[in-house]
Amino acid sequence: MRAPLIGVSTSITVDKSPERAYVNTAYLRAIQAAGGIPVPLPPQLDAEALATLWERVEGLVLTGGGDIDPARFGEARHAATDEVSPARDSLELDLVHRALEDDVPLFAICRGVQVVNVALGGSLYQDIADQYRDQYRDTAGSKRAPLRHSQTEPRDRPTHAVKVMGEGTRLATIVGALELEVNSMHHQAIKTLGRGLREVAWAPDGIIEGVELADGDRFVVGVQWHPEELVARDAAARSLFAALVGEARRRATR
Ligand SMILES: [Mn+2]
Repeated sequence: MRAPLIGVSTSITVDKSPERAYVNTAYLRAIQAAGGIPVPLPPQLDAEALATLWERVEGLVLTGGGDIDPARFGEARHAATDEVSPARDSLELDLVHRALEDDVPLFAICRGVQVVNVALGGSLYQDIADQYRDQYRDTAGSKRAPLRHSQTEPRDRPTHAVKVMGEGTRLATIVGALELEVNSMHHQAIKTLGRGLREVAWAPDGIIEGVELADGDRFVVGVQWHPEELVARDAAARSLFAALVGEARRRATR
C-alpha cells in the first residue's frame, strides 16, 4: 500500500534577500516516522502548481511560523506582531478552505491553529504578554503571575501543562490522556473562536491550546504547542502524527 502524501506549509523570509521558503526538518521527520510522505507547499507555487499538488495530497499539516496579518481578523497591528507574510497568509487560508471543502485531514500546529481559527472568522491575541496578562486568574479568582508561552528552554523540552477535554473529543482519543506536558513557542493565541470550531485543550492560565472541528466526522485538529519537536520523547506527540497519517491513508485507499 502506498504511503499517503502529506502537504506541509512552509515559512517564507520576510524582507530578506535572497527570498527563501523553508520548513523545520522536525515536521518532515515526524510525518515520515508516522508513515507519511511530506510534500512542502511553499507560497511561491503558482495557482496551477498548487492545484495539481492539491489533487494529490491526502493530508495537510499547517506549520508554525510568523504572525498572521491582523487585518485578516479586523484589527490594527500590535507593536509585537512580527514576521507577517501576506503571501503565506493567503496560501494557508486558502489551504484551510480547500481542506474543509474536499474533506482532507488537517493537522494544524502553533501558527497553524491560529490560521485555521482566522480562516473560520475567529480572532487572536496579538501578544499574550501584553493583552492577556490581566485575565489570568486561578480557579479561586486570584490573579496569578503570567505563564510564559514563549519558552527559552530547548524546543524539545515541555514547559507547561495542558488540560484536554475528555468527553467525546478527537484530541483526547488520539493522545489517550487528559493532562499533557507540552513545549510552548508562541506569543499569540486564539481570542475568539472561529465558526464550527470548539476548544478542547487549555493551558493552566486558560489560553486555548487545542481546537477541533465540532463536526467530529471530519479530521481537523489543531494544537498550540509543537509536537513535531516532542516525538522522540512523547507518545502523545507521535500519536498526533499517526492519527493524521492514518486518516490520510484511509483517504488514499478509498
Ligand atoms: Mn503555550
